[in-house]
Amino acid sequence: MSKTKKSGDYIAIENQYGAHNYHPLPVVLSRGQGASVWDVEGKKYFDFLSAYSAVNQGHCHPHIIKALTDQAAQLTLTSRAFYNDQLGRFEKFAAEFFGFDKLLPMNSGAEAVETALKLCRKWGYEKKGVPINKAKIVFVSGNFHGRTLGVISASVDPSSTGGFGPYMPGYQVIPYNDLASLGTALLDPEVVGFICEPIQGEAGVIVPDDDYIPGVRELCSKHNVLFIADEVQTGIARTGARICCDHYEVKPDILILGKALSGGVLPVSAVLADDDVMEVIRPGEHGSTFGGNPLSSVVAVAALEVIQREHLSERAEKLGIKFRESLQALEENPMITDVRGKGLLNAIELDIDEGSDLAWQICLDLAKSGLLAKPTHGNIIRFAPPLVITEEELDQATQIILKVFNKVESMSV
Ligand code: IF1
Repeated sequence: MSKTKKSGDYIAIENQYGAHNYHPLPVVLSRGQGASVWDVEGKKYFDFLSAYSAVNQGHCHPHIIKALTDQAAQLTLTSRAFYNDQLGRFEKFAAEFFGFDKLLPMNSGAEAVETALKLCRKWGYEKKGVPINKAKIVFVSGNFHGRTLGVISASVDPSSTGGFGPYMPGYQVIPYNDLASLGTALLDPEVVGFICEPIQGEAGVIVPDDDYIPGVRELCSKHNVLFIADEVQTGIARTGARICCDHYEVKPDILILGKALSGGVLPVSAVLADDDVMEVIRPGEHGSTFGGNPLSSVVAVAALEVIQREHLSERAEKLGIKFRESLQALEENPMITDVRGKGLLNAIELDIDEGSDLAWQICLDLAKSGLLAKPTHGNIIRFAPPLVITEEELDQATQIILKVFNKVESMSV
């Protein structure tokens, strides 16, 4: 009689046949609904990672799943060699939702970042008059924009760049949250773009000063440089607004979206810009096999409808304030240096040595207690539940976090 597989069996199979490009927590998930997931032994967890903010609408949201299953039986992929009856509806819906003239559909976040960088360079040559192959794009330290060669070339994180050289030319990296260094960098007439995350996710939920994003907007406009906002992680209601830039009433020249654009159902990403930028890309100059397919178009519209109909931006704002207030007590704990975030993108920073595995141990303890979270950069634990989490679930989850962190001092010895 076949033995029912346990977590260890699934882990062993992946260990043998899968590339070892991740070090997951030893939890094997098999079901998700709303803010909860279940492992193969039937244990329930609050999901406080949300697949890195891809599942803002909650796991398997019924409106999104229905859109997926109805379309999946109708037409999934045509390639862009032909039109399909769903892409225009997605482009219009999303362009109006985010306030831009046009949308270029892609699949992964990294592809959308690469698309934005190509678009920016081409705009630089055709509209700013930068000499061909001289365009420069300014990035910030601590950036994370994906794993492609064109994107890791701007990273300062050895785990992202090590062993993958040589790197893309034409990039400059300046400190994050530093308007003086940006002002200096933009004096170079060959700079065509500045890209940053309005909150740095992977770097550890780094929230810049309130005047930073407005300052970026002002400096980029002053120097005729495109401001590219990577909102793959911060966008789509996660930080308590439609996009994080909305908190500052700033409109980027190029907006990059991904992850929750599909509610975590399948890969959908997009680049949005107004006509004066988007028109530099002409037929045959950019695209992808799956970009703009009818299935992902239908899913993306449904995912955005959920954001609207369930007021998830307002929800994230309100519940985020409540969450951070309830964790304030932790700041008395000498092991905890900061509790920070915006909306429901939050993090706890620990005062531990870089090499310490305390954050990992805490995440293992959180998992045992029914809550999934993961450290970033060793000493920071990100907390980002689906935005559909109820107040009661948030209270229960907060109690788990407080219980585990109140043991931290003893765990640290
Ligand atoms: C992994 C990190 C988060 C992103 C921003 C573009 C992309 C991402 C701001 C690329 C992707 C993912 C990648 C995933 C884990 C996760 C992550 F830890 F890697 F850095 F969220 F912080 N811009 N982030 O956050 O989008 O191509 O992945 O669709 O690589 O392990 P993608």
